[in-house]
Amino acid sequence: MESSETLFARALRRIPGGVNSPVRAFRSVGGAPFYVRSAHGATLVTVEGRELIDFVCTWGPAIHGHNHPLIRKAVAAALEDGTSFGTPNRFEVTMAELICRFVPSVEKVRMTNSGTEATMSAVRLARGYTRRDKIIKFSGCYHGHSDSLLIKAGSGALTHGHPDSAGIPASFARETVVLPFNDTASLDAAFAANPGQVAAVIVEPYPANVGLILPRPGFLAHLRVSCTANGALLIFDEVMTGFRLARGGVQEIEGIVPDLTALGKIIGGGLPVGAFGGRAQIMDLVAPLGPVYQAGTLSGNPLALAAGIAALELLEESMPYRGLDALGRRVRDALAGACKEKGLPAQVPQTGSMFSIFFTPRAVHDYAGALTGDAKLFARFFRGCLEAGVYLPPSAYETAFISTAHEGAAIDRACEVMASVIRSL
Ligand code: KE4
Repeated sequence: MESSETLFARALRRIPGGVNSPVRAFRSVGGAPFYVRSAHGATLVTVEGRELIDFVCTWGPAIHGHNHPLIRKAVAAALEDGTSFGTPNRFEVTMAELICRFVPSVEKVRMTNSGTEATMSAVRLARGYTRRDKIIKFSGCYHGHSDSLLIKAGSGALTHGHPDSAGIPASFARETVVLPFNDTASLDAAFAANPGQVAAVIVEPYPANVGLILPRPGFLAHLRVSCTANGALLIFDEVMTGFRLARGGVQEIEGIVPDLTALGKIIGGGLPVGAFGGRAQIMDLVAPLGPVYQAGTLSGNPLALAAGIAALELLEESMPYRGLDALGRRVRDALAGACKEKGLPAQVPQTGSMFSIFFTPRAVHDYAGALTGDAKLFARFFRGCLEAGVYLPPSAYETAFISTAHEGAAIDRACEVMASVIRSL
């Protein structure tokens, strides 16, 4: 099989940056990306045959580990009947019922092909429902790459230094108000400065695209109260946290009921998917019922939904959340302990199966705080771990994911490696 090097050299000639998504390019951590031949459980196998313990989990979907036999079986069975029909199929009904059962605030749901489409459609629906134009988002939150939301965005946009992408008309960007996360005063001021104009507040309830940031007590509740008081909708972007941190996502953990929710990743079991949903009264404005248009050739694709249904049914059966949180705590303790031993200032936020590390003495509560982290030191940490067989997200502005397949040898080995790399920094 061709080496990662020759594959990447060929890719660079025909694909911008050689990758189909910028954060995979390793540009902020140095070196060139490796190519994966196969994946199973907590392991990636490169085209060179190297085995890596994977904490990217294809950016969230692989909560059951890679290539889970039940997901593979479900896709294979669906494949027997074809790949796409362009008509309704039975998987769409099961998936919609599962999502509504898992996430009670969702009374109706529309499938899309990505998280970007999900948040973009939710924003359009909020504007159509309220007949207002402005959207409030928070710096560092990443909601995919639609024009309204690529303003002070996190993830790859921040990683590569373009949190405000080129190509977005100023007239458009003006409709998006960007505030610091965890700052209730700026939220109140933004509503006061735009009376009757804010269609929605969209938020990653636990921002994870700038490293992991947890809300201060009461912040999410304040969002809820303020949106209701100002006639704006509250959109929870749970593309990443949905089904990962609890059956019902962060809204279940925090007891907050958003008006709309964006979903993705896990509900596709590793195949392309997204979804947006909420109260029927709002969702009934979506075409063909109402005037808010939204569509997709492959929305509700039978293979993607067969995979997603298998993933959700496995979650419902195994309810792995306590176990995943225990694994997360082990990683957090190993990292924080090694940093303390070394006298290296660091913050290691962790919730459930999500964690990140900021090399900074300051507690990180927002985008500005995240930027105080030493990204160069993170790059050295990343490379040291990779050399020792542990693959973390290739950016200081991402969050790592743990799967149920990490239990046992993988997590033991990974904690050892990460702690020893910290000690060597
Ligand atoms: P997609 O369009 O990439 O399916 O979803 C966009 C999206 C929306 N909302 C949240 C909270 C997200 O985290 C994402 C995408 N996450 C990034 C990883 N941080 C995807 C990785 C990538 O861009 O390659």
